[in-house]
Amino acid sequence: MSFDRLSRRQFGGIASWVALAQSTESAQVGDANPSQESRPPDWHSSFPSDFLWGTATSAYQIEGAVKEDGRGPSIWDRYAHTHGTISDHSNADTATDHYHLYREDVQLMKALGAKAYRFSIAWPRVFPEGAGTPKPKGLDFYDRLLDELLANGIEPFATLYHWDLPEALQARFGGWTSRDTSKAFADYAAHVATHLSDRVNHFFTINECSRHVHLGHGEGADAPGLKLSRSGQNQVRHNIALGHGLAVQAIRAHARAGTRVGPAENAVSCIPAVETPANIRAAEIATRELNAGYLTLMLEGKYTDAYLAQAGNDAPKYSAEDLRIISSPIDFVGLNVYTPDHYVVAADNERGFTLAPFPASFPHMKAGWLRPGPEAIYWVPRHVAKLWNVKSIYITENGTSGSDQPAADGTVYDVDRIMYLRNYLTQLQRATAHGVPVLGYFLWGLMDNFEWADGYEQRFGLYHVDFATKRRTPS
Ligand code: GCO
Repeated sequence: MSFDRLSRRQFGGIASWVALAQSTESAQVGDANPSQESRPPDWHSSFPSDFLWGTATSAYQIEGAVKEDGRGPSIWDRYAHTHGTISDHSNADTATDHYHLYREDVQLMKALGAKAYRFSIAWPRVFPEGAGTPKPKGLDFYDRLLDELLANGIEPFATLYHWDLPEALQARFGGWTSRDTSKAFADYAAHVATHLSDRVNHFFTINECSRHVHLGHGEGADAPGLKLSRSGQNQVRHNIALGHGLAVQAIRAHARAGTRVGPAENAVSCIPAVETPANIRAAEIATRELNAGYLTLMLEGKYTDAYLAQAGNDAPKYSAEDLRIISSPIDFVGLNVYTPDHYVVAADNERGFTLAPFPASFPHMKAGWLRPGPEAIYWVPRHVAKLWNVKSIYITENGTSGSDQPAADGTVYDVDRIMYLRNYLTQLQRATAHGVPVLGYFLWGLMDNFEWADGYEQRFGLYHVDFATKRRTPS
């Protein structure tokens, strides 16, 4: 496959990203003193010398080959083929054809200087019916991918579940409305850990529980396209968290000793509107409460009093054993950070905080939901580390879709994406300089891909993809 390296798009976008990352690595760092919280971010600062730079993708969004080697249908196959669900009426049947082009794609990562790659494993390839007998060829693709990554000095980080639930489980059990799916997830995790932990040392259990519940089971805007009641959503939220905990236990029991595991969550981001001590404390309180059904539950092993009071009779049904499983100790927390969900102000009310409304004039990137607020990538990991004494954090996703419009000279300069990344990476460096234990960063995404209900209309890739020819071009 040929790369159109310098025709319509210059290496500019890529080189800028890499140069940006390296400049913050190589420039002389001042004697960053984490205790000097008032210290302004020094643009000459650097990231830790062992900081890990990578890119991220997910199976359904890039692989294609949806019927190859015995893969069963997922809820996203069904949903994307349901009329009216995808903005451009597309689907990911072929996507970027990564399933066949993975060797070339590993070379794209290498060209970036990336040292790590976060991808997801398609449960329906391994267990086409979701449970029962695993497909012998189900892991063959991932075997090949892992060998190619390691041969090119790129460390694999594998997500077990990035929303592509086997459709058979949705049909048979009602998907995550049933604890049987949580148990099936643990069996799948055990199988994958047994066969891949010789080369995968870091597993993420579930990507973005919160979006999967809210959009997939509340708004009906993601697969499986359900609009459940509050109690139904609360029970799905609980069952997914239970699946996380059971998978952690399965990995502990079946993976090679020393294998590390944690979630990859888009924590509700609560940013102090002005960085006063009172607002910072209020943002911490808001972080704990607004993530009560996910990170707070996983890291504390209980629902907050406010969550249960607010849920009332709609609270999930659960046991003390569930809470023990859900809060199985983890080795790190993955955080997908894109945008400030809330600017928080301290308030003399029952909650202790007020969420400031966003004015219509607040800017957004090409994706309407993506309001740029780079300080989010400073405060979200800082809150998580402080609230729950988390010692290892990865930024498992950060990025933006770009204008992707060629200038008069035919070049796509991508200055919106470069602006976004430069500002977020500056704030991330501030976090590491202040002692926040962020060990690495995975840019979303390696290449343009199927952006869920936005189809191919939102392009997040560092590499542009021509979906007709599958040509990858540095953007
Ligand atoms: C998410 C998903 C990714 C998206 C990316 C851009 O965070 O929603 O993990 O699959 O494609 O975030 O929206």
